[in-house]
Amino acid sequence: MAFENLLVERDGGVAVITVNRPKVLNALNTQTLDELRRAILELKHDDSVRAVVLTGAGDKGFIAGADINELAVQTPTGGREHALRGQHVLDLIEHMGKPVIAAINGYALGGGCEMAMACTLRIAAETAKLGQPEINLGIIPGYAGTQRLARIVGKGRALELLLTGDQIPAQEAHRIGLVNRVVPAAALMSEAKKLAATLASKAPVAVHYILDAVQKGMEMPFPEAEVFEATLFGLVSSTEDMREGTKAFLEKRKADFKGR
Ligand code: CO8
Repeated sequence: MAFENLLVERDGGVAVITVNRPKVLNALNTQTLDELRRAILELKHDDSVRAVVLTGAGDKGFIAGADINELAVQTPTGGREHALRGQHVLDLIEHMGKPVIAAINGYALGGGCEMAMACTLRIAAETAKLGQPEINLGIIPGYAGTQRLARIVGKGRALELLLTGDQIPAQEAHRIGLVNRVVPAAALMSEAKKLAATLASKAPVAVHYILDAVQKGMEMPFPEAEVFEATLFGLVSSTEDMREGTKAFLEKRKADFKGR
């Protein structure tokens, strides 16, 4: 995979995507969004990839939002298409069927915070700052930030962040449930890769179904989500990994999952 604005590395079952525009704090322009779309699709269809870490280049920015140079000149119809395109890329991340860990190494603002929220889990460096400052530009989030933020931290906290545009430090983001863990900056990538490797060692079909059950199930009425969960439970019961996992427990050994 050759990209101009992304670095993609592999370490066993873990892929690391680094948004690589450090001069603009990894702001997302159209080309970068499109490269992310292509990278995610390729990793989604690569069975040897079981977990992904997403981060930003440099020690200052995760992603400081959509590229404001492009926003400044967009038209109404262009703005709508831009928002839909961004939403599509973030939806691909959320529905990749594999865990994606955002390693938030610095500013995660606007589209950057939205990108982190589309990931499965978020680990932030102590020095990171998160927020939805669109209001300060006279706009609103366009990559589904109004929707994901309210679902992750609740309506009241989401409205406060969206309406004030405040940047909050990593510890505060942790307190309100916006990030899962906060770690020293120097340990961020090793912690994110360690967590990704742990998730990569789990039974992939079960991981996929847990992601589907939670993400798709949360958008369904509860009784239908229960039936959806039961159906996935039935399906996962047909896997070799289910036999291996239960047998390994009974034989008091570590399971060796194959993804079948
Ligand atoms: N877009 C373009 N360039 C950026 C961006 C950005 N989002 N953020 C930073 N940069 C550039 C700066 O212009 C600067 O460039 P230069 O060196 O050429 O002057 C460079 O990165 C370094 O930034 P600063 O000098 O500003 O660094 P500071 O440490 O002083 O400040 C901040 C860091 C606080 C992160 C500051 O750069 C900032 O406020 N950035 C903008 C943050 C922001 O408002 N993000 C939200 C953008 S809107 C958005 O994301 C909407 C998403 C949905 C769109 C839907 C489609 C329609």
